[in-house]
Amino acid sequence: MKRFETWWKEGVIYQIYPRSFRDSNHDGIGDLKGIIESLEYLQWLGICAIWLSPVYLSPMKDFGYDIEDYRIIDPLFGSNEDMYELIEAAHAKGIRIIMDMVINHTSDRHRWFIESASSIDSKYRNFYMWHDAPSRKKPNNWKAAFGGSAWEFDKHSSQYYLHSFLASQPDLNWRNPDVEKAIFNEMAFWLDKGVDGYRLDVINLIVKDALFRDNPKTIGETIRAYDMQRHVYDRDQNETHNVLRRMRSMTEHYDKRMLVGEIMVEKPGNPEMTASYQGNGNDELHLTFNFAYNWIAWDALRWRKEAEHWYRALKDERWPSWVLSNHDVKRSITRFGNDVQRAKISALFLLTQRGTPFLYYGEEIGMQDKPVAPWEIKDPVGRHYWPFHPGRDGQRRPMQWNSDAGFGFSTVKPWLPYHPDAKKNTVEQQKHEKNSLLHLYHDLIAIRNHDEALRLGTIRFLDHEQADVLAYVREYGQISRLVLLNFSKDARQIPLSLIAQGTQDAAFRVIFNTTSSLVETTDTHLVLGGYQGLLLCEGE
Ligand code: TEU
Ligand code: CA
Repeated sequence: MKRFETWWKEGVIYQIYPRSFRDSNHDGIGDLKGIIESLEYLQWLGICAIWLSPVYLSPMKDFGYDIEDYRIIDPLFGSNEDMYELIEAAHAKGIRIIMDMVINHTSDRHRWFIESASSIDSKYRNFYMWHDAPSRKKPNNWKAAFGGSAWEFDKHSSQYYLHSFLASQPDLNWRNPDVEKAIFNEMAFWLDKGVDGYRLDVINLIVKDALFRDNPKTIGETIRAYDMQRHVYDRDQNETHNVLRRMRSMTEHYDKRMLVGEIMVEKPGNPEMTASYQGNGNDELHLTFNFAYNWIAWDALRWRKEAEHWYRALKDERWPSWVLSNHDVKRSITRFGNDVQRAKISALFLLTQRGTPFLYYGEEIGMQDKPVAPWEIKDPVGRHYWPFHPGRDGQRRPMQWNSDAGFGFSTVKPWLPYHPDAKKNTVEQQKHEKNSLLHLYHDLIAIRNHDEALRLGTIRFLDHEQADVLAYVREYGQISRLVLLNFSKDARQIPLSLIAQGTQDAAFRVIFNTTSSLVETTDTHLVLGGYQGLLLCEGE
């Protein structure tokens, strides 16, 4: 694997949901040894880093997003030794490791919270946000993302504490400088062990309004029915940027580390707000996630609009990242109708935008998403909101490696059921099929890894008459690449004059084709087949 100058800008990053990747010790739950065993596959795929969803000690009320101890690996996933081994083995293969840092809240089993809850006079009391409860009135109207009020009454002290998610996930008090010190120490622990960076969970939520003012209610807005308020005072406070600047300086003491932030925004998204957490491009987060493509419809013009909006919001100094799927949203292939041809178009889009692509495990084989049966729901979101929201188990089903009884994931009953069609769709099968989605990802990542224009070039969308076709150019010095993506199932005529704008020459060469159909041209046009995507460059 080529080692890039700035790996987090140039490489492809692969998210693993550890519970669901590979189970090495036959308990039905994926683990670190399972990931170590899979490194060869990931190296073959060509990715440059793995982001691991949380593997720390946890009561697993939110499957690891509730941390009991930042320095200990949960025995379900293995031991600290296994984690050190994973870091070393990955590094030996040129693969970097990004851990998930959940610092808006801890588990209620974290020793800080246990101390904090023990007495009003505890020296940890102000690590969390406690408020008096005269006649049991809640301190304000804030809602928890996972349902109900964000305030939980504590009988022991007759005070409420704040939780933006489950009551078992109390929010840390980031206005207390001791909290920052303590968390930076925990972060340093893994940086010292060689971890290459962190994905920061709901990082725009950490600081809360100093006066705890009520959030305004939304009237007639079509946001999620269970979240009827605008998060003016419990998100996006200015002080968060100060914390991030100090966090960035702390990580700069290490070599080549990276911070990527999850910025929780309401639909339809807010690219300017998201981009703001990258500061001036050098002083806050290296990357942030823009979730526009986790919600978007299958519509070429919308895809272009969202992309241009994202680039505009970032300006030149902040580096973009791209993501179609993750452990919180329905997998993209399913959102687009479980159609492999569409998955190929979206893959070509993801891997040819300017910025860092993030892949979610199984996306490369087009693993499908299906909510689990109501009685099998494990996710707290599903437990609370079913049937309005089926929860997130559908996108967390076990990885489909091969056609063995447990699909190469496990030899016993898995923690979540396999997708009913798992048999039709495995890594092993797709490795044997030349035209598979897996080969497309493998080949495109390889092309990208060797192509400076795709990794670092500028981007420019081209205007033309075909509403279903996206056309854009990536340019780097003298090199230019043209991408054509047909979102329609029907063929579309593309004027050769448009192609010449992208290839600097009337003559062009096909670097990559998402279909096996040959590229036809007439005297004046190129015929782009239904759902055909092309990557072109100049030349014969
Ligand atoms: O996610 C933020 C979050 O709460 C939403 O993405 C949420 O999953 C969605 O609104 C529910 O439909 C982060 C983590 O990615 C998520 O897995 C955690 O559960 C959450 O924070 C709390 O740590
Ligand atoms: Ca296991």
